[in-house]
Amino acid sequence: MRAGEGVKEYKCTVWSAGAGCHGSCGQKLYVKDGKLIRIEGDENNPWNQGRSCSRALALKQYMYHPDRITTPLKRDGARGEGKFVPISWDEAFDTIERKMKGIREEFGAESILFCQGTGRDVGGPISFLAYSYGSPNWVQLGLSGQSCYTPRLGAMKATFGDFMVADCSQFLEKRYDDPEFEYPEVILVWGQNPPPTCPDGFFGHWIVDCMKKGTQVICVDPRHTWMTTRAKHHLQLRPGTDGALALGMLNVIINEGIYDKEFVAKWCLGFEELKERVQEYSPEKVAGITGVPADTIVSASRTYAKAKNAGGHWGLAVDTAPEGTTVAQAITHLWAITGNIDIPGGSVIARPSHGVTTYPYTTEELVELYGQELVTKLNDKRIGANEYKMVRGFRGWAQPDRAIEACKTGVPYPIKGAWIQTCNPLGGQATRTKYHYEALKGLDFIVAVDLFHNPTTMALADIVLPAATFAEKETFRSWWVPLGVTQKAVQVGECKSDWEINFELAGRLNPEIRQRWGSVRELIDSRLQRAGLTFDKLVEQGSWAMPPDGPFKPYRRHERGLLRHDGVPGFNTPSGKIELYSSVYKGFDIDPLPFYREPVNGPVAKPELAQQYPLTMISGTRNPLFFHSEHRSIPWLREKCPEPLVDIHPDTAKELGIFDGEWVFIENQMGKVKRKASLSKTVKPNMINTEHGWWKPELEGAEPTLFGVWDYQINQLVPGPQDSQSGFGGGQYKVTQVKLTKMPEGGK
Ligand SMILES: Nc1nc2c(c(=O)[nH]1)N[C@H]1C(S)=C(S)[C@@H](COP(=O)(O)OP(=O)(O)OC[C@H]3O[C@@H](n4cnc5c(=O)[nH]c(N)nc54)[C@H](O)[C@@H]3O)O[C@H]1N2
Ligand SMILES: Nc1nc2c(c(=O)[nH]1)N[C@H]1C(S)=C(S)[C@@H](COP(=O)(O)OP(=O)(O)OC[C@H]3O[C@@H](n4cnc5c(=O)[nH]c(N)nc54)[C@H](O)[C@@H]3O)O[C@H]1N2
Ligand SMILES: [Mo]
Repeated sequence: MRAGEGVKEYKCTVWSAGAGCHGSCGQKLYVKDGKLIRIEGDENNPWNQGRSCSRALALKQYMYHPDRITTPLKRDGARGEGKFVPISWDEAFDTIERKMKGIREEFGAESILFCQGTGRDVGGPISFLAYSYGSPNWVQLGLSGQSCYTPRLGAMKATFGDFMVADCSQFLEKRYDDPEFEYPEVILVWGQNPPPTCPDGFFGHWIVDCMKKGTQVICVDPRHTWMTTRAKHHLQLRPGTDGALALGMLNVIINEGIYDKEFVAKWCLGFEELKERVQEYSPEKVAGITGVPADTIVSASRTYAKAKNAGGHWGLAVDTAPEGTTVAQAITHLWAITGNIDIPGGSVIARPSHGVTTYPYTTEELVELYGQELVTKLNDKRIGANEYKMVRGFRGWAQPDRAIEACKTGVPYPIKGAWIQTCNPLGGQATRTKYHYEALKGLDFIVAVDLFHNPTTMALADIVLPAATFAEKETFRSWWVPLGVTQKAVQVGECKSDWEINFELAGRLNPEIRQRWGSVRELIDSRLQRAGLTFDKLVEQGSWAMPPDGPFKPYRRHERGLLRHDGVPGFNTPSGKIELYSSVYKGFDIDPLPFYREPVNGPVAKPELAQQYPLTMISGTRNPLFFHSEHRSIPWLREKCPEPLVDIHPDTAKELGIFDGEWVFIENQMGKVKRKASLSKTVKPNMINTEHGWWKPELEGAEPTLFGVWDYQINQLVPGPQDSQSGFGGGQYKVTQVKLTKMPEGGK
C-alpha cells in the first residue's frame, strides 16, 4: 500500500500490545480518517526485512475489538462480581494517588508490589514508577524463580561479563550481505523453538535464513518440532535433564581434546577445575540420566566443537531447569571452550544498541540509572534480596515465590497492594494459580493496567486503566539491535500508553520527577541522548538506528579492548577473562562450577509421585497465534486454534482409550484441567505437551467462572515454589507429573 489520498503511512517498531512479543519488527501502519486501515511489514527494516506475524496482521481486530477497555474503570461491587463503572482519568489518578500515598505512609512503599509480565514494553515504565514511589518490589509475580531469561542473563554476566546471542548478522545494517558476516556452520539450539517465538531480542526466522544457506542445527528438545526434524542431531532428552546433557557434552569435548586450546589458554580461567568437574559426567552416565544415547551425545559434541564457527541459541527450558542459573552456565562454557565468542556466525556479545536501555538489565545499570544510595536502600527491603545473594546482586527483581508468600503470610512484612501492568498472573504467568489467587485477594488495593478484561482484572482489580497498543503510542525500544521508536498513529477511546500513565503517577507520587522531565517525550529524548539521537530524528530516519562501530557492534571486541572500562583487551569480568570457574557465582554462594540436579518433582526425585502421576507434562510450548494468555478473543487467530489441545502419543492414548479430538482431564495432586486430545508422535509415550495461558473471553467474567480460568488454566497443576541455590530458575512449568483421564460423556 502507498500513502496518499488521505492515507498516511507511519513506520513503527512493534513492541508490546497488539502483537505482544519481544521482537522489534518494523511495520508500516496505514491510517485514514484517524483509523488504522492496514498493516504491512517494513521491507527496509533490517530486523524483519518486510515480514509480519499472524498477530501483527490481526492488529485491526485487536485494536478495535468490542471488548477493548477504552476508559478507566472502577470496581462497583465486591471483588469478583464483575461490576465496573467508567470513571475519568482525573478520578482514577486522584484515587490511586490517595491510596498509594496512604499505604506508603502507614506501611512503607515496599508494601506495594509492582507486577509485570514478560518483556513487552513494560519494563521501563513499571520500574520507573516503582522506584519513583520507593518500592523495591518490582517482580514478575507468579513466574516462579523469575524463570524467564534472568537465569540465562545471570549466567552470561557471570561467565563473560556481558550478554551474548547467536550471530545471524543482526548487528550489521546490510545483514547477510555485509562482507564481515559469515554464516555459522552450526547453531546449537537448546530448549528453544525459534520460528514461532522470536524471543529475547532475536527473530526466530533468522535461523531458518541461515539454514537455507547451509547452516546445520543441533537441537536439544524432548519433542519433535519443525526444526528438530531438519536438524543434523536431535538430542531428545528427558525434560529437565539439560544440566546433565551440557556437562556430558563438555566431557566429550574436553576429554577428546577438540576444544579451542589457543582460545582457552589466552582468554579463559578455571579450565582445569572445569575439566575435573566434568569427569563426573561421562556420556554413558549422562545417557542414563537424559535418555539420549551416548553415541548421539558424542557425535553431536563433535559436530559442534569441530565446526569452524558455531552459534549458541537457547530458550526458556534452560531457565526452568532446576538450578537454571547453573544449567545456563554449563551451556555458556560450551560456547567458550570452543572459541565461538564474538566471531562472525558464532555467539556474539550483545549490548543494547548505542548503550541505550529502557530499563535496568543489571545491578550496574540500576546504580547508573538511580544511584547507589537508592539501590542500597531498595536492597535492604527487596523481597528475597536478603535470602539470595544473586537476587541481591544481579538485576533489580524481587523473588517471585517469596513475594507471593509475603502476601499470604506477612513475612518479611505485610503486603498491602499490587500494581499489575502488562501481566495476567491468574491467566498465564503464575504457577500454583489458586495460591496466587487467594493471596492476592487479601490485599487492600489493586490496580491493573491492561487492554482487555481477563481473569486477573475480574477477580482482583479495584481500578483498571486502559492501555494503548503500539499503534497508539510513542515509545522507544532497545533490546540489542536496532534502537527503535514507535510513533503514535491513532487514538482509541481514552487509552493511554504505559509510559504516559506511569509518568503522570510517578510525578504525583514523587515531585522530583516533574523537576527532571516535563513530559514523556522529554524522558525518552533524555534516554536517547547517549546515542546522539532524539525521538524525532529516529522517526525521520525510518524509526530505527543500527549501532556504530565500537563497543556495541561485533566482532572480536575483547581483542580490541572495547569491552572493559579500562580499555584493556579482555572481558568485563572481575579477572578480565572468561570465568569457567566463576568468582561471581562464588560470591553469590553458588557452586562456581556447573553441576546437575534432578527436577525436584520429577520421576527420579519423586518416584512415588510418578507412580500416581506417570506422565511428564511440558506446558507452555508457544503457539504462533497467541502471546501467552492474549489473543483468545481475536477471530482470525482463535479460528485457527479454537480449543486448548494436549499432545498425547498414540500408544499412550490407546492404552487409556482416548481418541483424537476427545476431551480429557489432565490431573495431579493440585487439581484438574480440561483439554482436547491431539494424538501426536511429536511427544514420547511417557510425556504430554500442552499450551499455557488458556481462558475463554467468551465465557462469563464474574466469579465463579472467571472466563473459565479454573477449567482451562494449566498452571493450577504446576507446583511451586522453586528451590535453587541462586533463587532464580527452576519454575516447574516444563516438568510436571500428571495423569490423563477420560471425561464423562458430553463433558467439555
Ligand atoms: N505453564 C506455563 N506457564 C507459563 C509459561 C510456560 O512456559 N508454561 N511461561 C511463563 C513465562 S516465560 C512468562 S514470561 C509468563 C508471561 O506471562 P504474562 O506476560 O503475564 O502474559 P499474559 O498472561 O499474556 O499477560 C499479559 C497481559 O498484559 C496485557 N498487555 C499486553 N500488552 C500490554 C501493554 O503494552 N500494556 C499493558 N498495560 N498491558 C498489556 C495483556 O492483555 C495480558 O492481559 O508466563 C509464564 N507462564
Ligand atoms: N507466539 C508466541 N511467542 C512467544 C511467546 C508466546 O507466548 N507466544 N512467549 C515469549 C516468551 S515470554 C518466552 S520466554 C519465549 C519462550 O519461547 P521458547 O524459549 O521457545 O520456549 P517454549 O516454546 O516454551 O519451549 C521451547 C522448546 O523447548 C522444549 N522443551 C520443553 N521442555 C524442555 C526441556 O526440559 N529441555 C529442553 N531442552 N527443551 C524443552 C519444547 O518442546 C519447545 O519446543 O517465547 C516468547 N515468544
Ligand atoms: Mo518468558
